[in-house]
Amino acid sequence: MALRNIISFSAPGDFGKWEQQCLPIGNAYMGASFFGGIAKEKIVLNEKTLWTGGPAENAEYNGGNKSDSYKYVRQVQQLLHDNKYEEALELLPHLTGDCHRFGAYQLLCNAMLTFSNIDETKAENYSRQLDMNNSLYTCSFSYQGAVHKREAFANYPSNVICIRLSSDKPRRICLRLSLDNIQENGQVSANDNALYYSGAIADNGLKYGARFTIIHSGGELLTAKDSVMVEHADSVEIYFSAATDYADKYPAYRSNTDPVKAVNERLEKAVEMGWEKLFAEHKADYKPLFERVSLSLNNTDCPEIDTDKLVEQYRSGDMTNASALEELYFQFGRYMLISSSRAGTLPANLQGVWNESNCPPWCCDYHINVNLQMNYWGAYNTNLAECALPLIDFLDSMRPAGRVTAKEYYGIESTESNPENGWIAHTQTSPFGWTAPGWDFYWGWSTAAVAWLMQNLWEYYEFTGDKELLRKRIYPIMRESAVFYKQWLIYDDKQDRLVSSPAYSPEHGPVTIGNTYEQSLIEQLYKDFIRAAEILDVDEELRDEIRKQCEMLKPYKVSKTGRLMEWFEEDNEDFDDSKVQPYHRHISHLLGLYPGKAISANTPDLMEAAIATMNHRGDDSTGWARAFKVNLWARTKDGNRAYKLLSGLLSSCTYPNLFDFHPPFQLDGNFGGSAGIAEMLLQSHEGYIEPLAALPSQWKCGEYKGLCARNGFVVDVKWSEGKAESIAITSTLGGICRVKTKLSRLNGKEIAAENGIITFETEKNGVYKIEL
Ligand code: FUC
Repeated sequence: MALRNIISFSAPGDFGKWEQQCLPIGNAYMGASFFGGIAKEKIVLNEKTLWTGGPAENAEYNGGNKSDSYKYVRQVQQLLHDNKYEEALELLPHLTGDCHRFGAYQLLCNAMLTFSNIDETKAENYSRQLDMNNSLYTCSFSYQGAVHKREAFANYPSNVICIRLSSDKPRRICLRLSLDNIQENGQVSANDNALYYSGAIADNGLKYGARFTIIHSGGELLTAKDSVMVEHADSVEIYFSAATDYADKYPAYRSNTDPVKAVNERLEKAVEMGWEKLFAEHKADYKPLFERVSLSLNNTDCPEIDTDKLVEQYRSGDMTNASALEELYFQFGRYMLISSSRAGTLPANLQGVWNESNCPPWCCDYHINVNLQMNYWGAYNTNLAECALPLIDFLDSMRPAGRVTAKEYYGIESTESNPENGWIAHTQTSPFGWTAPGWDFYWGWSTAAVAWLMQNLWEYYEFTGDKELLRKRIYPIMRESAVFYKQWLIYDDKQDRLVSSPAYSPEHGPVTIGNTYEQSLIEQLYKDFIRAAEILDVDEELRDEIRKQCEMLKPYKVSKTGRLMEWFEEDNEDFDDSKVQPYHRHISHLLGLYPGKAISANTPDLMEAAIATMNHRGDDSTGWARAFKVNLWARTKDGNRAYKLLSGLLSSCTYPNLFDFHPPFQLDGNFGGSAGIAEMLLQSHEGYIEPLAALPSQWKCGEYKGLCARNGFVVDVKWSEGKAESIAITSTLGGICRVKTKLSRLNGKEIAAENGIITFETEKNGVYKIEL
């Protein structure tokens, strides 16, 4: 019987189809993706901090900011207020950033393994797999009476990638290791059993170092100028590590350490530990994270079908093995988050940590008008909160750069006596504190993006209850963000509300005053900020000011058509709808439904309008937009519709290796889709836990363990005939637990429900069983 959580193929991948066919491993610092070539293998290698752009000696770099843009902002505000629309638009080119030195995430290199003694046309019984249970890549085939095996894992604690090539017959491994697609000016050399690669990125001097140490058993090792050969070995182990001198620290963004030295030290230790110890360390690190959550839909056994066939079957409308693919997709999102986002690293970028190009789509950056947020949607409910720590660090260290943007574009200045007076960033950001608006206003201006990111931070606390982290790390960032918006909002007498202006709803429609995207995100931040300040018992005065402002935001309005308005002026006769795209992928006016909490069963009118909006926007879209809609529909509790979106994501936007595509490949859809499956199975945003909140009829029975609800509850549910049979809740913090359920026995005793909700006190680490 096939094992769960394994992605498998029966043929090698095509080197030219990396997005579709590679199998990725990663330890968040580094990524490696494999094709499973037989006589020749290409391994795409990445180090997450290897970027062009940013500061450099003798280069002007100011995070994209153009000085004194602020004066134009105030003019634009006035013109928009005075209905001088055309004149306002003329000034918008001043509200843009300078694209100079934005940079891009780089490919480190490809490692090429050539097996001189193998004729690939004669290999048999081929298989390659990504075993997510162990985070282990394997490839095996038989050749001339021997079984050849290739394995690899990416160890996070020791920061090393380990590759082993072996055979069950002696002396069968003949290989040459060389590098391909190295960085311009990169130096490669070989010495004894090591291959070294180092240099400095041409445009910013960022130093990098990488090393492969080759340990062979049996046979002979030969070293050429820039390659290492092993002849007739029984097995070969390759230990790899890479580093740069990047540091996420404004303004220099350099660590002043020697990456070559760092890599040498790491590898010396790794070689001393050897394969078995490193693998044990890797499993001890990885498995406790991955195994926290299990999911079985329809209680089916895993079919013995390769993943590409599974995807193909699903795409063709044959749903025989649909649940198997959905489970796999769910866990793949979790696997990718663990592999691309761990404490001490940069957050997962548009492709996580994997990238085969020096000119990747959207620079493989940190887009914050939906993408980076979505990358972390599944972190909390799928029980991987610690994988979100890099996001907190990243946003924290972005603040000094964001203060410069706040000053230049918004006139909000931090001074020595008031050092945290507001920071801001826009649609796209880089690891070098690029916080300016984009170089075209029509995609680049997004004042509320930071407010949106604050939800990701606040939810860390909501789910984990970690008050120390809230106090020390999260609250200061939320506070400075709220302080920014407090100074930015202006009163609009025509609308009688406080507004963010100019406002631009990502990435279509007209420029207006106080659109729903901006107003609703600022409102959610304000509410969360007030709650955070109350919990910490700080900033009473500021809380009051924010509360007053919050009441004046009035983010939502229903249009004559019954839909939630994206633009406040939508029903006005002179509303410019020439740039409105009715089926646009961004659906930014529904952020109050998800991930926000403003629209729920308690606001039936808004809920109805939100549903009308979604019906109007339609279900077809790009990868991440479909994933978004899975979550949105889940929040309406319409499981069947959420399922329709999920099946659209799987059948129309998923490559054979399960990478989501926009196109191109973008991991946000994977992360969002995985989060959406969890959101269908468990919700907790309305003040109580709701298991199976949006269960589709396709998932008649099943079981999950380990999904997380807010306030530190870990939930296991078994269901059949579409109804919960038993629920087990582990309370990691203690406190009151509220559960929406029809089940009526708590730990064997009858418990009465009020409005369908049972309420009970819990003890820290207590387990509570709810049954019929
Ligand atoms: C957003 C989207 C695009 C793309 C880009 C990386 O701006 O509008 O579709 O996903 O991010």
